[in-house]
Amino acid sequence: MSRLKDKLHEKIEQWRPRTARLLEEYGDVVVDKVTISKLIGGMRGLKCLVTDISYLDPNEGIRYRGYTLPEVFEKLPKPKGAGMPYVEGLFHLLLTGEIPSEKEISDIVDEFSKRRILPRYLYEVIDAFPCCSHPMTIFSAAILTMHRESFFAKKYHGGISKQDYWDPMFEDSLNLLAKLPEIATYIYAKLYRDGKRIQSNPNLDMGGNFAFMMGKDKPYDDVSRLHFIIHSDHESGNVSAHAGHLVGSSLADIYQAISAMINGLAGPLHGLANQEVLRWLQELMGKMEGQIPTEDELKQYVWDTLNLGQVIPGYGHAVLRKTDPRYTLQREFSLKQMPDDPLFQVVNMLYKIVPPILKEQGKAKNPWPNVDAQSGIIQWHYGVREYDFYTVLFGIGRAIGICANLIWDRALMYPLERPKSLTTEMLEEIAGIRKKTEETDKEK
Ligand code: HAX
Repeated sequence: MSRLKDKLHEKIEQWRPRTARLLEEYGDVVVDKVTISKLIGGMRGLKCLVTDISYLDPNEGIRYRGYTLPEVFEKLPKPKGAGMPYVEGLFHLLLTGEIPSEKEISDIVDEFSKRRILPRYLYEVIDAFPCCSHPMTIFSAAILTMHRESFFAKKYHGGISKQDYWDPMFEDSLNLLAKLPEIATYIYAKLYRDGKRIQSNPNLDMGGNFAFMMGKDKPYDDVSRLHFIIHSDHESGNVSAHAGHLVGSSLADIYQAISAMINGLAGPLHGLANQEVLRWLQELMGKMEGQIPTEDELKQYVWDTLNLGQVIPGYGHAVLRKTDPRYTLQREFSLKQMPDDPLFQVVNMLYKIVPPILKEQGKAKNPWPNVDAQSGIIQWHYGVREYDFYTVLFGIGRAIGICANLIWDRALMYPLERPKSLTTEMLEEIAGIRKKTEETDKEK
């Protein structure tokens, strides 16, 4: 892997003085204001993290290394006959900021292929889980179990310069990313296919091999490439990315950090929303006895959900204020490949119906669909109907971005993350409420 590593090394050496200069000469420059609403409100929108891998504009959506998603799909090379780019090419882009050549991609494909074999004990760990376990729990535990393989942990304990931390993080990242499709498909086989597993094909790229191991024909290879690419990164403040960064900042290794990020992704307000969308749609289709609902019936169902105090899964976002381009890309794919799918038709109707209802309800700051509103129905269409599994697919994609982030975290020698907390009493004092209360008490 010397070609990619050499290129990365060169980029790191070029980048380090920029970070060092900002810190040394401009460390006191004010970036944002911390208000009480930021402290209590989950730090929503607070500018307090750094990443160069991707940037999320509220109106435009995500850019990977400066490229919009349509640009990424247009510029990244594709396997012969495929409609979607190599996932390995995306890893190169996220890591180096450069669109790779075919040769550079084929090096990464070969490297992933060499590193894909799972240690034997991992099968035993996965097999030991009771059958009703959630696949995300097994996925996270399986990743964590591989901590013993960490090259970074070994180097750290053996004594390594801080300047060089990124190198074993890079090796660990490649080892882990190469194995994730194998782990995920083994979990799938265990939970839903009576353990009947399809061995991987070392001659295929990541998306192609994933489809092969899932036992799916074309265009599921393109579905996998599309899915992994659009889910890979969403800057660093979202729960999964932040969890990975936070845990990594303690110099935990890649297995510990990615396992933590997977646990963050497993929450229903975050990655699990794709599973929630399918559960919600299936409940509706159950009520409709399989018939496509009318617009009025759909409106009623949306209002019923809201009136029960529940959220509409797949809608809203903490940062975005427009339709998520990841939703749009999947919609375009569905319009082309599965326009007559009944669930897609319902999802399309929801696109028209939900935003005005959320606006009328007046709570959600963003009434538009996010990535999760579409991803599950594509999987459903291609026969992956065990929707508990959908967040695992998200996790494979997200790991690509988080690994790139963690390698750069170590390259730029970002320190332990440790913000300061205050008590409610202290906030009341800052707000001036507490003093007022004491004066009122005295008056009494
Ligand atoms: N349906 C109903 N109400 C919603 C809503 C939705 N889809 N989205 C937001 N709201 C409500 C919130 O629950 C909140 O209500 P309260 O004041 O009663 O607490 C209010 O509107 C304001 O919320 P907000 O500021 O617009 O949104 P947040 O930044 O707090 O939360 C969420 C963002 C994504 C968590 C939120 O929009 C949501 O719960 N959406 C549904 C779940 C979902 O699709 N999650 C996936 C998001 C994308 C992602 O991370 N994928 O991994």
